[in-house]
Amino acid sequence: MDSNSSIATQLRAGDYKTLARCITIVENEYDRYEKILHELAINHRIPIIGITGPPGAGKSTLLNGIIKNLLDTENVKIGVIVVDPSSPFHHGALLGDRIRMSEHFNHPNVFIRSLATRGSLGGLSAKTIEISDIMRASGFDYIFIETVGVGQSEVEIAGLADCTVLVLVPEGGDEIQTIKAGIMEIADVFVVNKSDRDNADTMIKNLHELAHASSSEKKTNPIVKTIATTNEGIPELIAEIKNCLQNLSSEKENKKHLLAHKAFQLILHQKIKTISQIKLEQDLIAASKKENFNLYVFVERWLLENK
Ligand SMILES: Nc1nc2c(ncn2[C@@H]2O[C@H](COP(=O)(O)OP(=O)(O)O)[C@@H](O)[C@H]2O)c(=O)[nH]1
Ligand SMILES: [Mg+2]
Repeated sequence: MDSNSSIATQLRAGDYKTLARCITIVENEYDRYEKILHELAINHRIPIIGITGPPGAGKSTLLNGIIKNLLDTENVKIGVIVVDPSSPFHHGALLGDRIRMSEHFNHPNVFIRSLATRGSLGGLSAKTIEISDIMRASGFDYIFIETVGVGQSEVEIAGLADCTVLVLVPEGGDEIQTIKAGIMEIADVFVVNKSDRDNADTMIKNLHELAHASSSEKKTNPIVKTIATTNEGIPELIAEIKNCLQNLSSEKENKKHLLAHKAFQLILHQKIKTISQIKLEQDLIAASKKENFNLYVFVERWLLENK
């Protein structure tokens, strides 16, 4: 990477080394990371597909099957972002997702990157948006983002992705009852993975019922039955993802909404960035020692003094 001016060109040419370095710079907000973002030649037509669901549901195994199938049937370039705070992947250990997708690690048409960003408020979302845009400036045909579905992250990924796939397992039947409302809204495609296990059909039946109950329109989202370990249902899942992406291109309103959501996340991140948690804590400790300490007064004053 010689100079910033050639970064966009190098990315577009599919230079993975530049891509990896750009991601590292942006992820850690190293010097001039904003310049990289400003100069990106982003292709907004490259679809982002979110794969979310509880840990262990089989997201990485499914993604591995999807990648394999796409590589076998089409001449495509695929970018993958894995956001999993529970994954040992980030510490360089050859475990979990890495093993599941390892057969593709050295494939010239596949770039896999894990994201360690967690902890800072709004960090996950803003960084994932930025890094997926770096990928959209790098000549991929598809970008997949795997995230562990732990409440908020499912909703965040839905705001970022053009198509959100929610992976569930037969045993999760009771879970669904409690989180049904949110889940029904964010998922474009449902997957019941581990269908080699008991209760898969019961799970599908329950999902159908919930989908009908919560949908005001006639059309309900597709439910795909898969066994990721044997690649069963993968072609059907890919077909549904493509179908979802096709429908999306006609839904301009939805796109506008996604863009607004992205802008909001980025603004939020910029605003929060100026807050020093260390200073806040020090000031708070000092202020709270006073007799008439009031947290609300403190916050208002602190914000004024630390603009
Ligand atoms: N029986 C069965 N096991 C599966 C299936 N899909 C994945 N697994 C296993 O479930 C475990 C977790 O899979 P993984 O892809 O890492 O899940 P993730 O945490 O959602 O990414 C692994 O041991 C997989 O081999 C399936 O369809 N059937
Ligand atoms: Mg995984």
